[in-house]
Amino acid sequence: MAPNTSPQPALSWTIVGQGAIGLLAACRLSLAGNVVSLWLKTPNIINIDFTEQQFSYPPAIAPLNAVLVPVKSYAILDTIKGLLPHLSPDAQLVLSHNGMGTIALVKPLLLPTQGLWFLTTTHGALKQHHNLFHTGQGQSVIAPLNSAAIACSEAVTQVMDIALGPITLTDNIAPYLWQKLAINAVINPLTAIYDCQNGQLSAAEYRSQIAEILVEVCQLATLMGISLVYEDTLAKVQQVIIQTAKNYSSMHQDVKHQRRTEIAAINGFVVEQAARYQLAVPQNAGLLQRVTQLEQAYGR
Ligand code: KPL
Repeated sequence: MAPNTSPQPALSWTIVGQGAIGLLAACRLSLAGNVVSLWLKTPNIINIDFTEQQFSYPPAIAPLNAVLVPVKSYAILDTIKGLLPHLSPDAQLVLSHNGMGTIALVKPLLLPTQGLWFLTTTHGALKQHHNLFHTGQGQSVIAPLNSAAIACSEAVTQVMDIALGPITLTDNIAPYLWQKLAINAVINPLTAIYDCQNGQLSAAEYRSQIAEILVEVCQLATLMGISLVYEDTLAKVQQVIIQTAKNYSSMHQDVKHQRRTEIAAINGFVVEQAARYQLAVPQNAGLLQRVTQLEQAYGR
């Protein structure tokens, strides 16, 4: 998809939360000379060390005209509802999270003049106290989801390329979301259950389980009209495992810190949709059950 090259508005970027991927985007934007602010539940100055430099982020001041929303899938709706009164009428909003199911919920909440985007990324980042590490060199795909976003495509894509690039602009995000779903359906629950870094999943002992999880996801995609070729998907999963070998997945980190995980929007989504098509997905169901048990054990 070619970006729209008509005159573009000046965007002043705000990032929601202080998660690892959002802070990675903030630091990379700062390194390139962009001014970034953070939107937090409790407005606060956030200091972060990245690549042996210190970055300081002030709380954002409304109205917000360009917002990256890298929050967990289960928090998207509440976050957007909280943001709405603080958005400018021509704001651009970029959602980015693992799992499925939020776009249809957010779209009707925006004004026709407010742009909605989805960005899916395979970058790995890890936050430890005030330190941020870029633990997996990845890439991102971004798509405008309404006409107000298309009108602003050059300005948004350029900045997101700096933040979480290299970036590919597409007008059809669905195949990319399914590919990322497949990646997360394997890496996230397995690293959480086996308490390991992503790279450990390249060991032979995980090979057959990974294959079975992916067969189920690819069968479901086909039933839902999405072309997800098993061999290509397996190759992509293996590539991400290697590229993010030193990373602890977001689900591993969630379980370790006894937080709610995104299992419902990842393997839970697979199980839920498969039931609609009477497709048996025992591997995904098993992972959903196991991670849910882990969450229950610490009271989530
Ligand atoms: O998306 C991720 C996550 O941890 O949530 C990957 C790409 C698997 C990197 O760890």
